[in-house]
Amino acid sequence: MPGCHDSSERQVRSIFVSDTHLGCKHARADALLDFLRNHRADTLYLVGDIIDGWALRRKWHWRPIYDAIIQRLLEMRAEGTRLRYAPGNHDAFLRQYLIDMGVVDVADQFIHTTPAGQRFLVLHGDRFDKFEQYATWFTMMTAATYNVMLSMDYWLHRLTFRRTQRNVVCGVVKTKAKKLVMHYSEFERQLIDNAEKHECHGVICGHIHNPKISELAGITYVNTGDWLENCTGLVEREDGVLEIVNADGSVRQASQPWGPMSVEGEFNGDEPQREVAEEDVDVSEPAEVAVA
Ligand SMILES: [Mn+2]
Repeated sequence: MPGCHDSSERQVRSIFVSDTHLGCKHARADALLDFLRNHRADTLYLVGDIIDGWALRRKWHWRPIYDAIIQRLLEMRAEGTRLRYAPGNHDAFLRQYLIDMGVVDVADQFIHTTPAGQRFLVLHGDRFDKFEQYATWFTMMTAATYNVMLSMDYWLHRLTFRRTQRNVVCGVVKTKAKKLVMHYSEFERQLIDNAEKHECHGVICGHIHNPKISELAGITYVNTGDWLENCTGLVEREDGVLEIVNADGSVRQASQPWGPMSVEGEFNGDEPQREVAEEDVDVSEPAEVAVA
């Protein structure tokens, strides 16, 4: 009910969700809606691929529950949540429409500042996926294969009377496909480098559907996951700790509590949040392409 606060709702500082792929037949919209209804936040970041224009172009597949999700977002906004949208590759087509609508702040990337003053670059991440950049046909093909894998998982789950995990096939393929793993690590490294260039302490992204909090060379890498396979979102607690949360509210992984800034004067925590213009983004020349 709009305006009614359920005591089970969890108040957090920020929520980050990406890769919900509404419009794709495998979108776990029910789980996403539960997640959004169970949280209240000062800021909600929509970190790209929220609506799947590629899937909708193939076949229009708009379910009533998608309207309920949009309704929930508007309700959160009415309750004071700031909505920030960084489009991804599947919803780039919405960009101008979203700007015209004026309901959400739209930018390629945002700077999010934690209570302790750490700066996080928030972006979808597709610009650092070499195949996305240089061989769209390949990613289209991968998307089709991925859809088949998701279908196999769906039927396996049904045929075993829901005794198996939802994403067995996807999980096996992803851990066995060495080149895919190399592709992941290359993606993570590119995002970490980019965060460093923007003098950020970390990066929060999506795109590769692999929820994770890790650290490399003092830079924190966070991937929010997705709502096709993993059904995870990222929440920032009031104390600034970041948690990857499952649809049922359980915590899958949490960051360390942030200490005070290690180098004095390195960062002014009072600096206002600012958006980074597209020109600031330096997508460095690809080295070796990891996926064949
Ligand atoms: Mn993407």
